[in-house]
Amino acid sequence: MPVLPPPEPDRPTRAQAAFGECLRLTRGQPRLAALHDALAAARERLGQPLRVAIAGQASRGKSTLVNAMIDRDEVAVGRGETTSVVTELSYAPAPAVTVRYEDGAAVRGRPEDLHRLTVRDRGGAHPAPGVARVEYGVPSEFLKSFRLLDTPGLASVYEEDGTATEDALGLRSHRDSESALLAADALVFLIDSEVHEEDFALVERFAEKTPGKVTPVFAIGVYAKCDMHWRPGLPEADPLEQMRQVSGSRHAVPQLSRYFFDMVAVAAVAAHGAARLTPESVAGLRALAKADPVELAGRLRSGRRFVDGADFAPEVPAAVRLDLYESLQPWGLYRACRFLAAHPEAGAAALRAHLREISGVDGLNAKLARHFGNRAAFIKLHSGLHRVRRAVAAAKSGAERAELAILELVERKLNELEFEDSSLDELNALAAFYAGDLGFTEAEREEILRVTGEYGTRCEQRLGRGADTPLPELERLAVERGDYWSRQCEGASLPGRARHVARIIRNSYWRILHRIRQAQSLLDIKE
Ligand SMILES: Nc1nc2c(ncn2[C@@H]2O[C@H](COP(=O)(O)OP(=O)(O)OP(=O)(O)O)[C@@H](O)[C@H]2O)c(=O)[nH]1
Ligand SMILES: [Mg+2]
Repeated sequence: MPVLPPPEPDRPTRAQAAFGECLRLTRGQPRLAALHDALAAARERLGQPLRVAIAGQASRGKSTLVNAMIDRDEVAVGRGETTSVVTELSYAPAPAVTVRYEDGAAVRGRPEDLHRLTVRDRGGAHPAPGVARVEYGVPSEFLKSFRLLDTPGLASVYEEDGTATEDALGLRSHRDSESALLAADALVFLIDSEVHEEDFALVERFAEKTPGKVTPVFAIGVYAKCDMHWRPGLPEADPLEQMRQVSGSRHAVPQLSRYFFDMVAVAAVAAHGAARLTPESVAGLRALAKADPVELAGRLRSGRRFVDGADFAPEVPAAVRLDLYESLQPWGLYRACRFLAAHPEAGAAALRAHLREISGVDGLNAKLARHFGNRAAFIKLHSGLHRVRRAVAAAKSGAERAELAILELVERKLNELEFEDSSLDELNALAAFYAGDLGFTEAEREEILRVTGEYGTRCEQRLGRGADTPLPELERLAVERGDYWSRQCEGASLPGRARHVARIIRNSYWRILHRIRQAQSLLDIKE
């Protein structure tokens, strides 16, 4: 076996220390103020939940999805273009609003004003001129792991909204730490489930503007509004399943698999509608659940037929029907009734849980936790370094001799951090792996994902074993797989780029082995 590298200090501590050192170097330097702010932001973000931006064309259902993910009814949704100000949702024990202005000012707002602050009025007037973004604290469990950015539609008809979104996603150069703080670490991109050409074009344009960002490492795609494929004539067919079959094979839509780790089928309206159910609307659903399902489906062909039909379940008031129809949409309403018919004893909580599950939103949240959550520390460090490097490049242009010397020291520190941090190598290997067909077998592809942390970053998870696996077995496995990838990177059968990936994978196994041996010696259980 090779000579193993020395143990790695704890990653966040090391990165924090490196950024801290750079902050000390740049302190009190007026021409390096922007870099100083970028460093402060990067260091602060290491300790915060990963920031995930929800992006896509206007009216794709972004805000509905945000509400569904946090299992609450918070951000505004609407038929026309609705969200006009980037809204950043984070965890807070009680709702709280902070308005951040472009000039850097921050003002506390009232939670009940959230919609007024973020939505244009009927005349199209911007709700809050000069506002850079609104921060909204919400008591949602999901937000303990992720921050969510609800964004205005890209390519919006209101030019500045599209620009605000692009800013939030890090597309424009960052003028100050505010916008650096705002930039997202990862992306959920909504595409109309009818797969509009328009959406493809947008993804491509967006990817071009953000080299390395819209890649399967950092981005997951969503086929939104899948319930719209529901056909009342075939009421039991699952419209999400239909989309899953399309997206099940990564090669079914090759344009998308270049950009997204996965395409997840979702009908967020059913989960958001579930979060909005009132005792009165649940009572209405119970009454409707007694109707003949074929007739119910037939009525749901049109909103008017369903709401006005006094001859059908007359005990449910028209206002309740209208509310149910709008908040759950026909498929969600039909499924809710079918669930209550099959489980008449079920309470509102069970109904909500059922709707969340079938809407695909629980699955999406789980996928985010797995794909991004497991690698959150690396991703935050990666995006922090990226932004700091951009700030260094910008600072160079106006710098004089003394400042150039400081910038050189900062760059050296960043290089050291990058060089020492193997996780960044793993992210780069993943990026190369996704970028092209490198000739790996299906089993190797799966192994690359696993060892780089797709299923968890603990040693046994990276080796594909359970938590109770004895250390000697883990050691044997790490040696075996390390040898295998060693041969792969030395052999001539793979193209150069694939050998590079193989080398990083081999190093990953070596590090795992190192940790296992450290654990063994600490426990002193080796014979
Ligand atoms: N049938 C169905 N309708 C949905 C779904 N998600 C959203 N909608 C509807 O689509 C419209 C737009 O939803 P929003 O969530 O406001 O869309 P958005 O992408 O945030 O729109 P902007 O803020 O204007 O960019 C609303 O009328 C929603 O009720 C869905 O899963 N199914
Ligand atoms: Mg919106």
